[in-house]
Amino acid sequence: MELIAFWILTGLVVSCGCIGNVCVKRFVGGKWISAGNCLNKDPVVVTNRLRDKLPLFTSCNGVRLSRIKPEFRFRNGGELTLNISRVGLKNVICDVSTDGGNWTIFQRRSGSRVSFYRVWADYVRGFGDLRGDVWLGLNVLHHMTRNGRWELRIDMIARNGTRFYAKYSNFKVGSSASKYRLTVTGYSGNVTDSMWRTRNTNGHSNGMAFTTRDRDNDLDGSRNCAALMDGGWWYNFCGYTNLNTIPEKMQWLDAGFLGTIPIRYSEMKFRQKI
Ligand SMILES: [Ca+2]
Repeated sequence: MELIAFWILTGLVVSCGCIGNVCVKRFVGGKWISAGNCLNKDPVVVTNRLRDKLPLFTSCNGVRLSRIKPEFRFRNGGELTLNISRVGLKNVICDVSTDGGNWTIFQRRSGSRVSFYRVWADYVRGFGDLRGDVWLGLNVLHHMTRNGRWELRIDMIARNGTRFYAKYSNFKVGSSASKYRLTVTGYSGNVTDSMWRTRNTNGHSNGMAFTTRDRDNDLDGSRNCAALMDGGWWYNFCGYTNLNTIPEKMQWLDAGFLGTIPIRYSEMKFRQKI
């Protein structure tokens, strides 16, 4: 500690940089410390040894806008680097304002620039652009929700401009061995429960494995629901809801269970229940 204090006092910084919200300084002698006011923005490589020393978050819980660098703030949140157990460093977007904040966004769909008609490996790893349309990845979803209690929120804008949300008080994504099986129960919101208790039991997503166009894990024995509906999802037989399809087909079950609401924008997010 005395040595680090000495270098700080003498200002012998030899390297400095930021990854997401995390800034580090390297001092003469190879010592690294975290820092919030790096003068240079040169990228640095965060090693395993250094990772333990960084003030990284493990989820968006407790993150306020003031903790996120201004250049990473946009819309209702900002980009943050998480240190996720068994995953490592992962950049995410936190929604810090909706319904009390603390949400990690794992899906955003607003247009056709990013294709969601992807294979299994892509959905596991994640794809897209954090600042645009994005899928964070099933692997991250599993490892973040495997311990503790989590809830899910889905914000949507219908084609006619109406805003809806669906919230589930219990959310978990299983392991790769379970084919990333979804647990989603406890609906509340101002639309319809389209994932847990639908009128038609063939329609819900609770308890379903994930299906992509190259991995058919749905309950429809004759078709691949992801190929039929143009995107990966927790399909049943196949289901009412599809927020990962092509933009023209995005839909959510309507309030009367009589049809579907065309959706033009969706944001799926989750947070730890305290
Ligand atoms: Ca099938």
